[in-house]
Amino acid sequence: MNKIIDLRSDTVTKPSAEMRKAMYEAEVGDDVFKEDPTVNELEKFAAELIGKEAALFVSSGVMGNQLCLNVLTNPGDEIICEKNAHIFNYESGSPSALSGIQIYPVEGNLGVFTPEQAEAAIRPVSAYYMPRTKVIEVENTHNRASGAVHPIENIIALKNVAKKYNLFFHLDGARIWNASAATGISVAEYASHFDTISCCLSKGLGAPVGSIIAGSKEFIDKAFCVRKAWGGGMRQVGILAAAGLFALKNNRDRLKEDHEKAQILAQSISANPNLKVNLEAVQTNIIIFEPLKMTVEEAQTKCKEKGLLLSAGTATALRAVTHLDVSFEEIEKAKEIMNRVFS
Ligand code: TLP
Repeated sequence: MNKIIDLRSDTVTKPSAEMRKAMYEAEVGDDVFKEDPTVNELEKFAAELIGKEAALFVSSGVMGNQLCLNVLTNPGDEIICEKNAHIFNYESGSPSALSGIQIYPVEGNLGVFTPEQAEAAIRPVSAYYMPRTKVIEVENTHNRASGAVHPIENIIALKNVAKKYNLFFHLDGARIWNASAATGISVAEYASHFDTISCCLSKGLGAPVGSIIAGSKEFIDKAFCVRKAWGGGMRQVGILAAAGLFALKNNRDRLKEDHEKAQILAQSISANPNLKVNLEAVQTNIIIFEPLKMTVEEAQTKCKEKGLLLSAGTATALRAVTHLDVSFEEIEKAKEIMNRVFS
């Protein structure tokens, strides 16, 4: 039987034999007492790589973003982000549920909003009856914008707005590794413009679980307490941290390969008159595309019958994500399946 080609997300990867060996051999201790040597090593390694004073291993990307937002805000505060941002669309309403804060979404282009838009969205400090703007948030790469990279010049311009108004600047860098692989700009350079960053180990890097948040020591100390309050204090979690450490050390350079695979697939999608894709947006490992002659659900079902799994990118679009568990050969197979289904 042919293997199912799973392009629903880069989260579907399974730990490799070498990664499992690192997990098996990991030294562990009680991380709630900060006594897990492998977690401590991962946090130190990640902080250095990201170029921040301190880092914290957390269970997921959602937890990472939400911990950052919680520590940076007080109930009643507001956060400016792009309308298609993950924190606004895919985190179960947790800014309001967990932190009592609200989102001010700004309409962007490929996930990018301008400094002028950010400035216009900031509430006047004198208006005591309005929410207080506290954070500007950026997502890089941008999931719903087909993995588009946020240009560094715009990041710097947004940072300057944040600084001018004394706001925090947070990066949802779930896939910052992909942005860095695509542009050659280091993760530390990206992170240097932000107060706080959350980045995933369990997406393109291939770890089974976990994210890292990074920022100042003071910020991480506060996040450590909130993580415990939210039930995220884990014990001998070095077994999972070992996978993250392995991923950070071994799987960053190969992300370019995933981007090549996405290009190959996107070109084929673009050549199909029954599919619509914005090739300009496909800059990393995500392809958002529209089936023109059937619904997203019908398209998913038909592809699945032929051994190809796709996710829904939006209500009208499909999403294919390339990753380390899908080969170039399987990408060719995926192209064939799509051309049969969308003929
Ligand atoms: N994204 C998932 C789904 O939630 C859509 C995926 O399959 O891509 N920030 C960004 C930009 C993300 O894409 C995701 C996950 C997260 C945060 C949350 O990460 P997890 O799933 O680890 O909580």
